[in-house]
Amino acid sequence: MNLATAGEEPGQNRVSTRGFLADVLAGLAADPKTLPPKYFYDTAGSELFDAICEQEEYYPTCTEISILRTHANDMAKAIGADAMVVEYGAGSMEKIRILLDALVTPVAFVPVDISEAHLIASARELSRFYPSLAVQQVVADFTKPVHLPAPPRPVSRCVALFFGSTIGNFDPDPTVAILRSIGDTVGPEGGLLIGVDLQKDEDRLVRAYDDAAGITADFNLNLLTRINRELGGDFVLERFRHLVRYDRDLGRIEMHLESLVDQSVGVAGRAFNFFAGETIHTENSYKYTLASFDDLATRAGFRCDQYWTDGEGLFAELFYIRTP
Ligand code: AVI
Repeated sequence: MNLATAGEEPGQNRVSTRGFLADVLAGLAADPKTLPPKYFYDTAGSELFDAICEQEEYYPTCTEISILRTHANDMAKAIGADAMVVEYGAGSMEKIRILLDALVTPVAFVPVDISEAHLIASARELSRFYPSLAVQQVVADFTKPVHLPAPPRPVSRCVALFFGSTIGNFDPDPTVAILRSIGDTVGPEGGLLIGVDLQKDEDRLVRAYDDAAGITADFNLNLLTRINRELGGDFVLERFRHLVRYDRDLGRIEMHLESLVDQSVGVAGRAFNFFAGETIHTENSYKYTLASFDDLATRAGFRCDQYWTDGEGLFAELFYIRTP
């Protein structure tokens, strides 16, 4: 077992309270108000996200898992033997196990995630099942360049895994920038296996982000709890509600926190006024067609090698190769 945490130096690959504060103050001062979704994932938020993935309405997780189960051997063949696999936004590392079981002599597994405690716990758990695999986790914000650890032996190629349609949480231009940066990390002829949520009927989409049990609502509101705890905010959660809408033109689900009353909220000594009905825009989740996603990946320097989808065409797993 090799459990090393890279990126520990201050300012390198870590979420700093200063950065969180700056982003929150800027977002609440903006018109319309906004907060970056990367801050959802503190320990409680990561646990809530895992619970979302178990909700019946949230089809992306079970659909992607069934695509991985059905096609793991073909994916492993596309990746090849002796690869270093780097999982962006690794979370609880359930999906990687399907692929690890099919991969031929992987050199190392590098899970990259912003939520440190969750990452370390999940990496440790994974290592129990794969005792001879080098698991080299990196606590990082993958929207910035990620410093990869040195592999324990030579690698045939580096392949990035980006499951769960996490890429859908970024606008198109940042998406191209992130894909390009992944391309720089894996290098020419490196690979990218990426899960993408596909466009579908609005009702199904909205239900996936507004589950009956209210887990996604708790996940969204937890952002305010985190601001209260870490930045000395005084949000009263009962004065906000979770709001979901689908923007058909932009092909994206939007999550907001809507103020139920006129109110003023303090964060780190600054006051922010809300009128009743005003929202904080907390997340976008883009839904693509195969062609519209391929357009972005091509702009980022990748060519599609193969892809796999489910019978209903809800979700796709695409394998790209970085062009020289
Ligand atoms: C992480 N990401 C892909 C999720 C999504 O579907 O956009 C985040 C999420 N937000 C609400 N539910 C799930």
